[in-house]
Amino acid sequence: MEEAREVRTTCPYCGVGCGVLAKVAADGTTAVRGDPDHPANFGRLCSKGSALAETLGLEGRLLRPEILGKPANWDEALDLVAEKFSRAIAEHGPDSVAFYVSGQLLTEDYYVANKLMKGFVGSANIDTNSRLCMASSVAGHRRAFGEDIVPGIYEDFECADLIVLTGSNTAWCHPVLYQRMLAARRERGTKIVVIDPRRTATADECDLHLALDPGTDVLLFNGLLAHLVQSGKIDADFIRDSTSGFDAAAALAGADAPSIARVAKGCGLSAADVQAFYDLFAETDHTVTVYSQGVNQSAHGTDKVNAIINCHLATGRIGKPGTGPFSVTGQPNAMGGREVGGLANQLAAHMDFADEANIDRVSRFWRAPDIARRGGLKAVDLFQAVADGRIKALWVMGTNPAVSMPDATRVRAALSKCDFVVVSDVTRTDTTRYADVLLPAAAWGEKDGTVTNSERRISRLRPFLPPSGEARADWRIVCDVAARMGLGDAFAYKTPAEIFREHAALSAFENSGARLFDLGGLTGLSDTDYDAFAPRHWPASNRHERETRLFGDGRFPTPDGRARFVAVRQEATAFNVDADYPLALNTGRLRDQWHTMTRTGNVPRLMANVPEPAVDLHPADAAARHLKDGDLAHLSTRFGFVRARVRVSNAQRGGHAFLPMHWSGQFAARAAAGLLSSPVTDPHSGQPELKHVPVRIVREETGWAGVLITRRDLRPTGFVHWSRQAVAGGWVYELTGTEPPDQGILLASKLLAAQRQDQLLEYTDRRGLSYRAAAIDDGGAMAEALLVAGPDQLPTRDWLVSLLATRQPLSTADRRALLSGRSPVPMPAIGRVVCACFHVGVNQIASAVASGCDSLEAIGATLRAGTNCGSCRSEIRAIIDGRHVQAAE
Ligand SMILES: Nc1nc2c(c(=O)[nH]1)N[C@H]1C(S)=C(S)[C@@H](COP(=O)(O)OP(=O)(O)OC[C@H]3O[C@@H](n4cnc5c(=O)[nH]c(N)nc54)[C@H](O)[C@@H]3O)O[C@H]1N2
Ligand SMILES: Nc1nc2c(c(=O)[nH]1)N[C@H]1C(S)=C(S)[C@@H](COP(=O)(O)OP(=O)(O)OC[C@H]3O[C@@H](n4cnc5c(=O)[nH]c(N)nc54)[C@H](O)[C@@H]3O)O[C@H]1N2
Ligand code: SF4
Ligand SMILES: [Mo]
Repeated sequence: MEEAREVRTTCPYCGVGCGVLAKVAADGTTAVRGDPDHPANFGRLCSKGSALAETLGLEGRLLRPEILGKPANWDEALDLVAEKFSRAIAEHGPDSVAFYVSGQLLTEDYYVANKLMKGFVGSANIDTNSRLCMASSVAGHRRAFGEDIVPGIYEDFECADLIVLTGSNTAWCHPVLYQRMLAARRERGTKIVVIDPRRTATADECDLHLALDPGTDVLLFNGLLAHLVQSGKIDADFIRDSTSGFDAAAALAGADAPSIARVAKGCGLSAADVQAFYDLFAETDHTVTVYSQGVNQSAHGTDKVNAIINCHLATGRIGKPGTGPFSVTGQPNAMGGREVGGLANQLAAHMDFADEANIDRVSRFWRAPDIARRGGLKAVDLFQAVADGRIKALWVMGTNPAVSMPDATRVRAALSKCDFVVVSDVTRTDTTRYADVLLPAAAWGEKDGTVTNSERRISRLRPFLPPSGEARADWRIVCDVAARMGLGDAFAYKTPAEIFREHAALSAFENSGARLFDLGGLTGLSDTDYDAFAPRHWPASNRHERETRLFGDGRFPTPDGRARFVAVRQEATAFNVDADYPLALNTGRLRDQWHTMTRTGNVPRLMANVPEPAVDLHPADAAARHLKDGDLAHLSTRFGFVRARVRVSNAQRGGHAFLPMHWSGQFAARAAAGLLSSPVTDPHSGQPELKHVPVRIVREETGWAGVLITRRDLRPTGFVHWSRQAVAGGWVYELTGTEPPDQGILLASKLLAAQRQDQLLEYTDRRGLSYRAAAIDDGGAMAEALLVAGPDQLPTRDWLVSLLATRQPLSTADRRALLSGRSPVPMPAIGRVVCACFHVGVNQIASAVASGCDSLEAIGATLRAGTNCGSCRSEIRAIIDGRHVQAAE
């Protein structure tokens, strides 16, 4: 048989942009591996990337369009979308419609969506989830450099002597980059400083961890600038020749942070740690500062960005190998979206609305006389306008705002009130519930186009599977609607290559070096060149081939060619806790999940590390609330409430809690962080303060607990709390209620599929307080099992869960054992899974440690844990060091 072909593509998750090789076998199964030739990852993949093949199933996929929940054909659906948008525009003007799009669209999708809204609808009401993600970095770059530019490249991590990671949990969120940093550390002794209020996995392997008070980054970096000035560690030549505004920035920094003692007090750090950081920074020429959402997602995120950039400008550490401020992007195409101008305040190709000449230029290029002439609504304001009824028709593409927007309750209300909502997605989500028209988009593996990663490197996503059902590429859906709105000529693209060429041509149009974003050298790509396109950086202009690092010549894309210092001061944090809401809630990511879990949540090995939504609390804060590990907590803020388990963790500072952003209504009753987060935004970037909100956390008194182990994919209703975990062969549902156990049994047993009585084994204890049931299928295998008992009294379930996967007919002993929940033969529980790649649990690691494995290498040699993607190494180290406070179950 012919050997299956390997297709070269790119990971659809984080902004590292790893190359992936996908191979489809004759039986239709796909295998993925890291592309050894891709310059972002050289063959490595993290836990999420390695599990990509497991996300390709059809379960849950949207396979055909729907109108008001009923299947429809494409023509009906597209006609309706075009008609509703056209009518709203005709009756209420262009600003009565909006698109809310995503950094997970490909550049080609993004380009046509932006062109349609800004060029031809004539409104700039297109904003993107990058507003929640990169907007403060964009605004900070534009203030400092005049253009949204990330100057550095990944190689800079390998030639730096100091890497400062601030507001970035790199080990979990950019794992392959983190592995590259650690390799450099081993080889050249690079020092790593981590600045994060939590002791994250990233902080586990660093030389200095500054657990600053959230929101005090400006003060810390102002103090650094003042220290650099005082100790004469500035680059006076660079400041004189290549920058402006130094004196004012230095003066304000000095006034804001007059002494190390003041900084230490203001940031909640020890003076010795602050001094150590400042000395290290001052002494190390090759320094890169990497930042992410702990910086961006703040009411003064843009100032944080500029406080960091100021320190790099003051030392001339920019544009040279091993130096620079480095904003790492979150989504696979966050950068591409910024290139096409997908933010409401940008126009296209790094041109904005501030300059009439830009508007005129883009208008001529697109032949779009009715082009938008001013910026549109940013995400939070956009949903407010939907709520107010100012937006009559909204199209959401590739994002799940009912979960990921702050104050999600208000966003949901807005969606349900809106006259007409279109959602393009690959699966059902909390947002698709509000769709009048639901459009099935082609998913990863089916899609064809380009993305740009954190280091400005453009890579191809290539299809290796046919579209599922009737799914279509996002760019094509947009063009089909445009054609039905009478705009066919401007959207007559037949292939993504055509769109890419036009995007490249626009970037080069009348661009004589004024904009660094220039793909002029790619405008002539043939279809074959596009297919064969090898990953490369931009700029890719006709003038300079293969530029990589930017600003090396000390020239910046500002009118006077100089970079700008921005004078910033530490503003009061907007999230002060009070007696009603006494803790500060931080939200963010887990190692193995991607955002709202629409793909990673279906993969058993990615669900194993953290199977349930849980809030991390410092031991003292937990004790003060009579909460122990595994208890159910009720979390409330001024915006809403959720329920989650408690994880007692001394990685958490006292007074602060951390809730993962991932759990939507598809995976738990009510645990979405967005329901708690505040819609307060940064005045410059419009980015919401997703990292901090005052919260009250109390114990939820529960009366019973249940677990349903089943092949069926359900969304239970009527329970105070439930969450579900994908396991091999099915799902595990954790159920909890405040009712007494007998009522809990009644409630939970309603979930059992209607079975013939002879197929249901049941047992209720004498007092009616605990219940066990198992359904046997016609082949004699267990189809599902339900256990209900008082809180903390459920038996272990590893064996029952394993029966789902095996589907073996049960022996008599098995049947008897089923009702006790225990295996007839002893089966040691592996405990919570730590290593997702090799499915190694905390109990296995703990017992290996107990029998003498005292290093990562020894654990790796014995259990293989930690030897593949490396994401779990810090957790293994914590177990070895006895720092693991979470009880092994
Ligand atoms: N596993 C995984 N990886 C991902 C994603 C995912 O969903 N899952 N999503 C991708 C996306 S879109 C993004 S944007 C990135 C985000 O990547 P990161 O920004 O690294 O991730 P977060 O967990 O959101 O937040 C980073 C850290 O900021 C810290 N922080 C909170 N407040 C402050 C503060 O005031 N100052 C400082 N200095 N730090 C603070 C938090 O404690 C947290 O550890 O990850 C990308 N990679
Ligand atoms: N509280 C809190 N909230 C946050 C954050 C936080 O740290 N804390 N982080 C914010 C950040 S940085 C980000 S980036 C956002 C992310 O938030 P979202 O963008 O809402 O999260 P995703 O789950 O990635 O949503 C992507 C959607 O697109 C669908 N999809 C996947 N591929 C395709 C495709 O090819 N085409 C189409 N049409 N759809 C597709 C997926 O099924 C999914 O429903 O969340 C933000 N919200
Ligand atoms: S590091 Fe990011 S791009 Fe690379 S495999 Fe992991 S999720 Fe994908
Ligand atoms: Mo993001």
